[in-house]
Amino acid sequence: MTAFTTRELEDALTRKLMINFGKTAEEAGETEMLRACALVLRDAMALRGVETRRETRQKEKKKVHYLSLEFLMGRSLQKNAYNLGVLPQLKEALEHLGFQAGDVFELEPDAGLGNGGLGRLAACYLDSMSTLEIPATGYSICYELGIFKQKIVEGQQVELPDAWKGIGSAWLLPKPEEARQVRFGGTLREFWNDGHLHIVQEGGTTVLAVPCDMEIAGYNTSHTNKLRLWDAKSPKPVDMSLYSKGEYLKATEDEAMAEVIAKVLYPDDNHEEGKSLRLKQQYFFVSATVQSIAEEHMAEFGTMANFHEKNVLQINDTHPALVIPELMRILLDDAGMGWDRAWEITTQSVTYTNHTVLAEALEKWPQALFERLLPRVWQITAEIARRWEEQCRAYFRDEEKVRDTAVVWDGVVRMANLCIAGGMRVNGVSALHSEILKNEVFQNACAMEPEKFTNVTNGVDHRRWLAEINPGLHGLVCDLAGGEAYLMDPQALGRLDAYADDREVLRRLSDIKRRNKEEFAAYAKQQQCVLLNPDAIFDVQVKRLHEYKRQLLNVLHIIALYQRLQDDPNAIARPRTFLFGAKAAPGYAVAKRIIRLINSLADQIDHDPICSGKLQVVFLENYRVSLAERLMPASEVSQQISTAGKEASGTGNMKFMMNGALTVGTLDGANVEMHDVLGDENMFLFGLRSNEAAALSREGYLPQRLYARDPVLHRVLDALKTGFRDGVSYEDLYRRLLFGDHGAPADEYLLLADFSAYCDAEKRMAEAYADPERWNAMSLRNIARSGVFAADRAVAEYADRIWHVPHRKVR
Ligand code: 26Q
Repeated sequence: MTAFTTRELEDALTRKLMINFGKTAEEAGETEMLRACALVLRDAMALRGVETRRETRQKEKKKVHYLSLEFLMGRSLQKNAYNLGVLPQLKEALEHLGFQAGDVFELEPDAGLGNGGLGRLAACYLDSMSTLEIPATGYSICYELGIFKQKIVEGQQVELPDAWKGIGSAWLLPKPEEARQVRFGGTLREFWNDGHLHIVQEGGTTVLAVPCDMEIAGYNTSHTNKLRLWDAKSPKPVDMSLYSKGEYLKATEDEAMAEVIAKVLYPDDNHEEGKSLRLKQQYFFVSATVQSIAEEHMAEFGTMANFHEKNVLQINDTHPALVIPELMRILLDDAGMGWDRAWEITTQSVTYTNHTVLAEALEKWPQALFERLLPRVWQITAEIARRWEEQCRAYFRDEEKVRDTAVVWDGVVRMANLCIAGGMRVNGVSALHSEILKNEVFQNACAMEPEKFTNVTNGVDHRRWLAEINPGLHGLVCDLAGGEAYLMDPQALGRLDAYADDREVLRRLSDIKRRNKEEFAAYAKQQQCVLLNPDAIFDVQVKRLHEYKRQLLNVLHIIALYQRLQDDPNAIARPRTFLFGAKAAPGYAVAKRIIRLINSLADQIDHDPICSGKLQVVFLENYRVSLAERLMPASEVSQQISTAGKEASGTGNMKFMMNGALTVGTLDGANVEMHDVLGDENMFLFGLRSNEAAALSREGYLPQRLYARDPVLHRVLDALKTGFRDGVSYEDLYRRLLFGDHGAPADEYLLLADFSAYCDAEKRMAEAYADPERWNAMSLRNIARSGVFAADRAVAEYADRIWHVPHRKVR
């Protein structure tokens, strides 16, 4: 199974350096060495990929196609070396050649082709699909710029472009021969021939989609899948004749127009940005993907009649929803099928996962834009909508419900309803979320087709998020849970439970955490010049900044602690360090204000001698996958405090749990299932339940009353208005909480309603921390019971219940 010995790696690296860079190992710099490492591993994975696909073809296996606008891959070198089983050999080879492995790894940019949870989930699932030996391909866009880099300047977020491909492209294999054409705009011409109606799209523009493939090696298997990233190019060569006429810029216009499609990832998370370029991106990657899948299927089977038996198209939220009309288009126009047959095949091929219930994140497109940009796809979508509406009308006999379930209504195309109509399965990403989908968001559609709706609770790649990033803890797990078996059998982590009152084990666990905290402190010092006190509780909230995630609630509590400390400098027994990391969508003004507030508060506390050695707030710049990998092992408290009912699942919560952090959280998303396995004793739950939160919002919530009645809360909110030593007032946030603004209701996310319960949960947490034995036992139980949140389990569920593909067994 091992791909290389140390010696073979040294030779391969040396050759790569000479062939690609014309340098010996002594002459090469770290960047060149990093690229050489990537190329050597890429070669090895490419060979395995060829063999995997040959076998898939030969055995006519069913394939999974995972379509997502986002794959938040992070770094690949360590991961690929790990999965290929050559990480120790690679480190050794690098040392022999005169390099520090850690320094070389650290140079790799994150492939930040995603915003947050949805994108990272897709990346974790790619790993599991390969490891479970499922023939699968991921499809997305080869963005030139990934999620922006965040700088904090005078407390405020500044966005910088993330040109990751300079080095990151070493993992990509461009396949220009497999380029496809994607057509936009133009007009339709219909004509009859041989008794068939033919429809051709004429005029408009054509963009060339060029695949760049990234191999995805499984762990402990030679099975290798790939991630296919489409790059956009102009099909026309640059018009040289224009150059001679002196029209330099015009000559490259077509090229620039086409290439803008793959220029940049939209940085909106849980928010719909209805821009025409976004719709172009979606159709571009969907059309290229469906074309390539259909062509490959035709080449193999010579018919599209069995397409659904051999393929499943999994769509990651509605963003790739155009697969439905696009597959219909190919079946109707290219394969010459009739509507009913084409619809049967399409609805047996597509499966849809929903990742959000926030109204502002549900995708809608203006019909006029849709029609102008995608005339043929619009025609098909309109026909899908018409037939679906007829079916709904016959079933409900209630126009209100017909309107609610409609795919096209009032000149708007609703992508979620399109996915429900055209999909074989619809799933949510946690038990609670799936219930909310069934009983509220998609209530009517679910009444009509209940068998379509199901749940698959999310999971994370436990090899990356435990074994790779936390070697100390990995060692302990191996000693207690039967060696490395848990890497392929995450439920084996459960064996740790038996040691929850073994003092020796608990001491080891606490030593591991302590060392991880020290390492993180050293890293933070080097990166950001902040001094973290490793004696303090590391209390962490890292995730995208969004009001529903309630970073502001965390801030309100810290202000309360700060004010208590002003009254009584001995009020805090245990030093606390609150760590935040969050990117705000560049257009989300309130989110950016909250970032600034965190930084103002951090500065205030930092300059107050009373707080010294007791209280600290740090905003970690540019939160991203590679930073999360350093932070999770060092975290002790995980803040998962969204308004109940709003966070579909969360996946950070699972990564913290696996690394032994204890959760302070609401009963939201997957926290509910964490609570199911942990019980009240092993986490700190607080606040309104989702039904209570919904009822309160519905029935007239008056945050001003809470402000008037609770003196602690009153004083905290007043501090927002006054501001801190930097002189910035946060009266805007104060007003938003008490009075609402821009059409938003006062305190839309119920921070004030949960404030005192939250303070109480934090107090219980601090009390538990004061008893190390109790704390460490809780921590151990969290790790022990995190196995169910492994991506292997989630992917196995998709494979068994949704995709109907066989896989290597996990427990
Ligand atoms: C849509 C249209 C136009 C532009 C952007 C978007 C857009 C982009 C990203 C809408 C939503 C997203 C991302 C959503 C997301 O990350 N959801 C998270 O998914 C995780 C994985 O299932 C869950 O764990 C989180 O709870 C959920 O918030």
